Amino acid sequence: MKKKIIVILAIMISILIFGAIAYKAPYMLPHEVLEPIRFLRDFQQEFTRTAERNVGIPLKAQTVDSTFMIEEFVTGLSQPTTMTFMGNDILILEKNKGTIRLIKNGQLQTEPVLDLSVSNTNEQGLLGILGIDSTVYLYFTEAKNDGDIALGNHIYKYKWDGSKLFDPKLVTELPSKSLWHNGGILVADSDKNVYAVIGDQTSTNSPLEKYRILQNYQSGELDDTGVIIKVGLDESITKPRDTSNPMDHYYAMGIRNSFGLAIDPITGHMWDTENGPELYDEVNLVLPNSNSGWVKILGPSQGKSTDLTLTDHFEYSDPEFTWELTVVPTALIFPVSPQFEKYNNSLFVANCLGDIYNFKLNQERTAFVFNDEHLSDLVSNKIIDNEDKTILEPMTEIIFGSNFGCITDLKFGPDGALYIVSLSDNIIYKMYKK
Ligand SMILES: [Ca+2]
Ligand SMILES: [Ca+2]
Ligand SMILES: [Ca+2]
Repeated sequence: MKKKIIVILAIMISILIFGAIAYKAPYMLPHEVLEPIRFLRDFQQEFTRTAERNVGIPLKAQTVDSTFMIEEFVTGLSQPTTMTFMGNDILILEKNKGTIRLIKNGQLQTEPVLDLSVSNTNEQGLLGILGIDSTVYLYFTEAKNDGDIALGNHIYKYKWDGSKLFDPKLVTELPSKSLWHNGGILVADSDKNVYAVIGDQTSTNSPLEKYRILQNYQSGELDDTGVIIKVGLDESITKPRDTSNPMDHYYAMGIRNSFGLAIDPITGHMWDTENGPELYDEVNLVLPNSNSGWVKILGPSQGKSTDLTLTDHFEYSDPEFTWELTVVPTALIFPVSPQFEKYNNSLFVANCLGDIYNFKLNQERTAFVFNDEHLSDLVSNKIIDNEDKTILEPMTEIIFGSNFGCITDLKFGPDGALYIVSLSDNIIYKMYKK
């Protein structure tokens, strides 16, 4: 009897230990074990989504503007993250497989144009792509084999000839110390300067987590985390943190985590979205050498006296908009296409809950303007509803689209249509004028 109890206890403890490793440090487990776990997780997620659809929860992608059509432009992708137009063709990334797929004449080609090896747990994987002329930048959590421990968040420059990516050159080696906050978005200004964002490379909001100087702690090294980096500023330097002046390579600091960068084609200003912990998500105008304040300031500073670092070089500024509860903002884009003429003075911001917001810009395009008094304080505050639930102030004024799943990219095509990448739906939606 005693023996039996010991055996049962031993089994239970092993399951607990195994579960803890699988959750906290999956790279410690062999491939053969991880693959079925991942399959089960993805299957369960897909099942839940299908079940939600079947019970009639309105999940069909939609927009409040009835002059637009929405179609499922490309389906059958595997966790797509970001895309780039190469002429009329599209290159799109699959996060966990590390594959780059080509869409030609609206058709997803069967064979990937490139298959990279990536760490792919949580926010790691094949994350960012940016095409400039015949050059393609790729940002990914590099590994020896798919699912292995990360070697780093690396940015490579490839050449593109219309059917293959070749001649890779390693441009930037960012660290990968965490399964979370790996950033990955790439953007270029009109002078073809390239920027990438990386999060703070921590995993939780635990006070035990060790933050460093770029997270506004007074100690720690400049370790290329929580920054927008100037990619290839000096192509002989792949690791700014190993040089005597890493700050020269940082466009901005104090960023917790981000899935969105955009350059305003009219003003040339950079904007980003930033993700707070369970509260204080932000949209920011990001001027050169700015400090977003993490971990000392979340959302607007409200005049709080703080103790920020590197103040000789970086200047703090408040977000242009804040959600007091998280909505997981991701991609953002300036709709300057003629089809979207009505929105030419707006900024579209997507999130991972399926929404696209339409933020109207002021005349200088440096801030937002609102009619709704709830939003004109630049914060969607949390309020208590009739059922005693904590919710956000109504955002009717800024909702443009909904039910797109977890949106990870927004791009305008040469045809003027808006392309919406949904990581959770495995779809690229296309929105265009009727
Ligand atoms: Ca792969
Ligand atoms: Ca901030
Ligand atoms: Ca408010």
